Amino acid sequence: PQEERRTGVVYDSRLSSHFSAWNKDFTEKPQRNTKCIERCTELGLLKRCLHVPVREATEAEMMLCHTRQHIELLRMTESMNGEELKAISQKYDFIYFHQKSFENAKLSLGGVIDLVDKVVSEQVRNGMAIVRPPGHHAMKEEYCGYCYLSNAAIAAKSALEKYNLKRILILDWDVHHGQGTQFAFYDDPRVLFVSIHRYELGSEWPHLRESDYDFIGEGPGKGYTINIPLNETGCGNSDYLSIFFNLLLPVFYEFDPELIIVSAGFDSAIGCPEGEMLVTPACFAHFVNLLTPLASGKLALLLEGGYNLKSLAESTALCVRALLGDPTPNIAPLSAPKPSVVESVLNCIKILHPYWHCLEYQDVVESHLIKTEAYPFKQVLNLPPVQNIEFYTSETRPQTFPLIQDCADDNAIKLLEEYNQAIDKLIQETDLSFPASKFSLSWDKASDGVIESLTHSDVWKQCQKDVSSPQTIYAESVHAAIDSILLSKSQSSLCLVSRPARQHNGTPNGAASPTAHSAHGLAASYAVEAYQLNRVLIIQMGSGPDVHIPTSPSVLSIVLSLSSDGSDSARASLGESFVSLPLKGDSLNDVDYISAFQQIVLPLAYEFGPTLTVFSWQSLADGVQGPSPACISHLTMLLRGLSRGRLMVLVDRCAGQSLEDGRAVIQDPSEARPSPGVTTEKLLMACASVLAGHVCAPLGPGYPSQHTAQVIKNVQDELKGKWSLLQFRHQIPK
Ligand code: X5A
Ligand code: ZN
Repeated sequence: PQEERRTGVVYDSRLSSHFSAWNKDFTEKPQRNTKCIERCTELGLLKRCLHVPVREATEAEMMLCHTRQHIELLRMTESMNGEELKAISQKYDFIYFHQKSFENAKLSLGGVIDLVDKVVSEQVRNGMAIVRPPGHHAMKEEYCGYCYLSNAAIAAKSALEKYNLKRILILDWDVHHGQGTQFAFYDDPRVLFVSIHRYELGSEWPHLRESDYDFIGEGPGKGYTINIPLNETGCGNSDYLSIFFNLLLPVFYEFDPELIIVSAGFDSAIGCPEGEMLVTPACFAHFVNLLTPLASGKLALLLEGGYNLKSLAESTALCVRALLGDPTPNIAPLSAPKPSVVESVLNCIKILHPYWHCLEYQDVVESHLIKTEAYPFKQVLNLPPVQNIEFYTSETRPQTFPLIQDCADDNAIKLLEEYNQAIDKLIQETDLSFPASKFSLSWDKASDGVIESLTHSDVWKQCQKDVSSPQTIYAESVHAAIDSILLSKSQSSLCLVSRPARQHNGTPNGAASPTAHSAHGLAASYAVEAYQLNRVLIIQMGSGPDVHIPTSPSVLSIVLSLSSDGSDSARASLGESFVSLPLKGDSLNDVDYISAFQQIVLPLAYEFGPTLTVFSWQSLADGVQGPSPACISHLTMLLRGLSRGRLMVLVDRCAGQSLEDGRAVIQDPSEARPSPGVTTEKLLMACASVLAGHVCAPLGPGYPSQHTAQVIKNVQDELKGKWSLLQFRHQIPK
């Protein structure tokens, strides 16, 4: 069963024997590893994981990406003396050699290959390799940037060969461009390589022209390399998450990877002197959460860089924690991304749109802007002429490099101390607690029949159950679900209720008031009134007869109003705390829902920063194609990243929905459908399995319809004045 597949972690004390002998304090140092392991131990994470041992990679494995000469030269360094090691180090760009370099590089690579192998063959669910030396700068025949062997690329090649995979995603969020990995798959469409890196128009190491957004692969691999150059420092959570929402996630869903390898460097984290970026440790856990629905959760994180020991160790630990399925810690509400980041992403979209349908529609949106002469898309933005930048091409490349050492001045040291204090504070303020029970289930008497059919499932055993008594109908069940979360009895909750009907003669059916409130309305007002929550988010699937229009500023309602003609009955009431997305119901595919989440729901939600999220389902209108169960579990997983995992899934069967609403009366509760093809049971199971910590089934490759893309664009246009994360496409850089 799924829940027994654990998270694998690679680590080994032998990986601490390689260091720079002429500067023991040099950034790429053994403590990088030990601090990560210490922090994981402190948080009780390692004992919950499966330890995957390191082993020396074989020559055949190394040869997957390197020449024999490359390996032999590295082997020779094992028996060199100090002077010889120094001399040879200077031939390479940011490289030191130590007698243990070869051994450590082989152990690190062997561990990485085994981890990826175990993830693909489902011996572990996912995992992280806490190893050094790193690998993503190592090239076919060149050591580079503290890297000797190309860990990520070799692990991917070995998985491609052994399991005949068709689609691997390698996401490189190390702050440096993973050029070694890029070159290994530059013409290979089986591997989508994506790197977000500090570039500063070429002035940042490794100063390659190939790191810019217009290097997108060649031959059959064209479109399968994506570089997102960050042209200024100080990029943080809002910048990175906007890149995920607007570019990466749409492409990843269209690619539909079978495996995800992350070159997880944490030099993009706050306080790292190499990156000078501001991503907080908890934000990396959000990246993991956003990737988890893909590839059946087959996610292998490989440590690359990261040179601020505090933020490195914390980021690593929070990633392992996210891999284990623990709730994603809160991050501060997001704000607008930097104009230069928007510009880079728009450049990426411009150059990649012929290769990705999901971006093609975004480009349609942009060409509209060109007409209104708002956006200068024709030119290559901001890039100075190439000859003005010193790139390391083969001609300009120096023959020898200076011996690498840290030369931090007093000012830098002082600044780093201040950063470290800020990081300490950030760590202390991050709430990592979670209740013992993953989720609770509550339902009203009228739903007994549906619940009955779940009692044999294995998720059933994993939840706390709460059933309302026959007299206390559905409001009590809704309250029980909220209590369970807010009293920390369970992480999340699943609530199934049947709305009492209003009869034609005006008398209530049951004890509810004749003006029975919608269940999500009840949930929100209870959370606000009884628990004084000031930011409750309701995501409402299907507008049904009772769109919830919040009266309290503490509630934000986002309604995916699915009508068969795409018209929006609720549009008129568009306001600050109410957002309506009128998707065209009869032609929707799963990825239409996913896209609406990526580009509207998540940006709004992350900017709002809810303390409780209610994911509410009602019957959908006739003829509306609802999401598949697999898609429902993806949507649930995406929302789990909000409000520290405090997620209430609410299914309101509107059982007595009467003819006066012009909708079919649902007679057999087991036939109550939120949409054609999805029974209430399937809906419940799809949500419950995610809340219980299971992986999502892949959706297959897909992209939004033009209609959905247009709706998304319209809503963005309408709301961008109020929500800074939606200004993404339309904020025109100067
Ligand atoms: C793996 C890694 C960085 C090299 C930086 C040179 N290498 N300035 O982060
Ligand atoms: Zn790096």
